[in-house]
Amino acid sequence: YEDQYLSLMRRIWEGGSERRDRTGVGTRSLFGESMRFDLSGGQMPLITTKRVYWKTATRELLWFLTGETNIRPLVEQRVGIWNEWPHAAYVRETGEEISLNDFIARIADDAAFAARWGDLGPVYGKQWVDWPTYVPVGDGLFRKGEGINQVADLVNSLRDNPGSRRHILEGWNVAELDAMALPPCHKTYQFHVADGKLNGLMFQRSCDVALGLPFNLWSAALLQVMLAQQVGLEPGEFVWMGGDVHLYLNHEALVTEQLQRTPSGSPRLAILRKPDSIFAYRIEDFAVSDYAPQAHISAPVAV
Ligand code: THF
Repeated sequence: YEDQYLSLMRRIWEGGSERRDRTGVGTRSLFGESMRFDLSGGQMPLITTKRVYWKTATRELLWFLTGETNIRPLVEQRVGIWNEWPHAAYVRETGEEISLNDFIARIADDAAFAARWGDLGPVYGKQWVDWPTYVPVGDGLFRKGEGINQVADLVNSLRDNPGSRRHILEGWNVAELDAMALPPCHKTYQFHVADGKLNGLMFQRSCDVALGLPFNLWSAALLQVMLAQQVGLEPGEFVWMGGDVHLYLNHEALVTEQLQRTPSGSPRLAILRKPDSIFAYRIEDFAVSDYAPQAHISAPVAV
């Protein structure tokens, strides 16, 4: 199960092509990788060879489902994983040399400041539940139409047309990429109903194996389990696929340490109630058992 993750990490570190990336940090990278995880019986791809803050990843997923793209609600829940990007944009655009901590304190304290500087643009949340549409009004002009809630449509299509091959959730809105702080990494989800089970697939174009992937695996599997619960199916298999799958060169200490460890146990997820809709889950609804992770290993995030 977790061996797939560790062997991917090892293969990249030992055989990946060394290349310059957008952030300037440098990576070793493989192209086109996949892993498969059985989600039956509450099993989850939750990494045990370091502590993964699954509640943080869950809060991020619930935040996507609200349609929110401003980091303020995350900051209020002490979730800091998106803080670096608005901070970098602020420093770049204003030239003010404010520390990350001071910037985040201002986001928390000042709603107007947060509205102006805390937004990531039309990222996941926006595309998932309010994909923009345009209605022709003649003379080649358009007005904004009603947004498309892909997640609500997905739940309906899983219920009403389980055999469909179009159960897709897409984040890659080509026309809006330039307005996003970061174009989506986990850009495409597809679901598949067979034998009373819901299978899921997530494709990410770019994958930070050391920091992001443990979060991305947890979140994608969790979304699949939530969808399965909503439509009355058992979770089946979760397939992960990556395009540019890389390790940052400054994650060497993490890689060296983590590859010396052996997975410990099989964590299980229980959902404690069945909310009325896919949008009504709360953090208290999720319980993880048999999770005895090894010590957290911190590493810097490339912005
Ligand atoms: N950019 C990069 N370079 N890596 C990523 O993983 C990544 N993401 C999102 C967008 N851009 C990315 C942001 N998600 C952490 C985890 C997920 C992130 C960003 C950062 C992180 O730092 N995790 C630490 C600490 C967690 C905490 O303090 O709560 C960890 O050790 O897990 C991938 O989607």
